[in-house]
Amino acid sequence: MADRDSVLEALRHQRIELPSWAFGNSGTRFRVFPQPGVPRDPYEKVADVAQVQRYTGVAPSIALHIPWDRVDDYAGLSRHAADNGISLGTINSNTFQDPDYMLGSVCNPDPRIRQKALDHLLECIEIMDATGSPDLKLWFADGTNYPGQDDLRSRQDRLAEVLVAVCERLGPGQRMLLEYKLFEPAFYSTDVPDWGTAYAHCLQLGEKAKVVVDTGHHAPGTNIEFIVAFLLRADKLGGFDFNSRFYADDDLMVGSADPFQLFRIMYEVVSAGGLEPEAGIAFMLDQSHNIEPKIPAQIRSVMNVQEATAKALLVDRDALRRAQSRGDVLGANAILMDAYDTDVRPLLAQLRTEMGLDPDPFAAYARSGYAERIAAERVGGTQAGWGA
Ligand code: LRH
Ligand code: MN
Repeated sequence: MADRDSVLEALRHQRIELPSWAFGNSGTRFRVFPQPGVPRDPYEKVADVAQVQRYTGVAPSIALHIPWDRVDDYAGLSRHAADNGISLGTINSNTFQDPDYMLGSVCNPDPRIRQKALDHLLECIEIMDATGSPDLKLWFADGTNYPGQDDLRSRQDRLAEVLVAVCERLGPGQRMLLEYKLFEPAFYSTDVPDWGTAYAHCLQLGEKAKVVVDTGHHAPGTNIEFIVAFLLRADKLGGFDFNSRFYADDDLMVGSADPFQLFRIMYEVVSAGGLEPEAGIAFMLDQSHNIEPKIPAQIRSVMNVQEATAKALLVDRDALRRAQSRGDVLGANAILMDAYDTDVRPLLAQLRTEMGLDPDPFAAYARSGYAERIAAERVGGTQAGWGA
């Protein structure tokens, strides 16, 4: 088994970025159920992320989504974040809500609309310059609903043209993270549907372009850890959008639907040195808390990633290598399962105590009274949401 101190050291330096939109109201086409205390602006979203950081110690940054988090003074928002002990992280573009994007944004047949989409992406890079964010995350809803609706190859040409322009605009230390998704909102073809398409575009674009693996964006039965291992080997894994699902892009709490899958993914990350800061992997949550209280759900999600990571770090990799090389199928599987079946909650409680935190972040937050306070204070104004 790996030694306890090195496991604790790795866990102490883990960093998980939280999505601003997880703190706003969210739902499905059937209903968005508003919740008391939901933030009304990015400043209040920052304050809520700071709560998760306060109790977990490993979530010191917030991913922003433009225009949902557009403000007049990004330097001011950065200062507010710093005052709350967190930083402004990944900038997410949004070319999926404007009425002009009904038939697509960067892949739209109309060059005027493609230019409009590119202008938005360039605005997002301006915002990165203002916030000091290193990463621009691009997810395109672009696709078609019926065969023949548009030319699949031409749409790839249009996409490639815009991505080249984005990469050319990126400054030193800035990256473009391309996210793929099998389907939804398009139901026949999606222009970036899978890891292969994203990887191929990023290969052509060069070192500034990497792939994001959103764990909810695959066909059922997909071996996601294989994709992770492949992209790590090719040095093309830029980050994760962690969540979990039972059926489609359910955006549920990471690890809640399939904790074993999350463990297998984190095992590939750990094995490739992907937890090291210099690996440059952005570990982000991308979730929607449609019926559950949002801050506790984010705390639970961070704890789920920590548990999967701790188990992955505990794998006796030397013994596993030996079993694998002698073709000991059951022996090798048993070594991996031994780590997975280890209860790491006492280890994580020790970690938090050593970090000066309450060993149970979830209970500590519940005792804090913050939920009651924001429900009482955040009255009036417009609660944040997806604005769809
Ligand atoms: C698309 C997606 C993407 C975000 C959005 C909030 O499904 O995963 O990462 O822009 O959710
Ligand atoms: Mn995502």
